[in-house]
Amino acid sequence: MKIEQLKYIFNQFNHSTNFIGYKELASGHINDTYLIETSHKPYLILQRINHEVFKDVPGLVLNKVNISKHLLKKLEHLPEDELKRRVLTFVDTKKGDYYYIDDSGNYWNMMVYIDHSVTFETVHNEEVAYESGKLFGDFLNLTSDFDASQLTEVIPKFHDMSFRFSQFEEALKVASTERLTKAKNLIEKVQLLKDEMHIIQHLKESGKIRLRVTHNDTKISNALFDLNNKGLCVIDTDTVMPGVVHYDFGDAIRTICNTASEDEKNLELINFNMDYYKAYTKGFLEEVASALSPIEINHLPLGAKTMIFIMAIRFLTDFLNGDIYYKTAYPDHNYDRSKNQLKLVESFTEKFGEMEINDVLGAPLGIIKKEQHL
Ligand code: GN1
Ligand code: MG
Repeated sequence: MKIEQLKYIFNQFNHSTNFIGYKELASGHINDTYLIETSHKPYLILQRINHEVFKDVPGLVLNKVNISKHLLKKLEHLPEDELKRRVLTFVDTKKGDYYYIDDSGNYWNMMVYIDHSVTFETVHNEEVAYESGKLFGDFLNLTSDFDASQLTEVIPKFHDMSFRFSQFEEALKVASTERLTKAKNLIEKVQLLKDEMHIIQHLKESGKIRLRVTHNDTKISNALFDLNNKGLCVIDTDTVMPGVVHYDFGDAIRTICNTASEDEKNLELINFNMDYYKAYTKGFLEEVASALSPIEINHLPLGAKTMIFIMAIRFLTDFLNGDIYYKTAYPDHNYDRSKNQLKLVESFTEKFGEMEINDVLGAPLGIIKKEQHL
């Protein structure tokens, strides 16, 4: 991206500051994100939303602006300074839209950078695991009265397991012999788990688990913390859509309880951390248990396994397709990511017996629910 182009796009938005410099924030796999250093604080974030992946960018932007508005209302009792650190603020364009389309047809949006904050790619202590549970639980709790049917489904069937399996099966038909041979072992592992990995979806389809507003990309790097490791705000709300609680509970566990990052190639370093699982689950349920039904709660551990698995099958599918979806840094990147996630599924499965919710909390859930109202 040329600096002049970025500066031009920056100036299409409604702010009263000047472009000084920029830094690319490269952790996302889909969009391009830039931190813009400005002459007056706060700094701003400029983001190109990948419209090949997100087909309805105006709908996506409306989703996240509306969710922020809802959160602002729910938290209006907070002092203004704190509110600005707890809820994402989007900046409109000089024309009054929340996105700008450049000459090449790229979509851009802008938000205010929250200063004195950090994100993590992996977790190194229980406090962060607990705080992220609280943050993601709080997000679900605060949005539990938002009518999910008002949201655009920005990627239809995003966490739908049958859809992900059908994409995988299509990829098996078109993959090169070389890639099929390399991935043989991973393909077999994925196929063996097919039935179990559909359980959450069947509960959703039968209406036994309700649809609610979910974030759908609750990896730890999408949680913002202050400099004392206290949770501030959930970021990257691009994928906010109707979903089930297991999506958010599980996708967070996927990164929080992995002793390595999702890109780690050395399988020996990848293990499931039970202490972080307990801390995260406690924080999560303290915030949201009162909005959940027993069947939702009882299936949380399976939800975690399902979400680790769904990333394994998606990375594998992209590898078989020749790396057309995720950004990759080297030829086997998606293969390595899938192998990583499948190792995590294995390590998770070995500990599955210790994950029953009441055991994890060390107290019946009723007590945790009551504590929330004290
Ligand atoms: C993608 O682009 P990013 O990093 O926010 C993906 C998520 C995956 C994640 C894995 C729209 O998110 O579903 O969990 O990579 N987002 C989309 O790191 O596919
Ligand atoms: Mg994302």
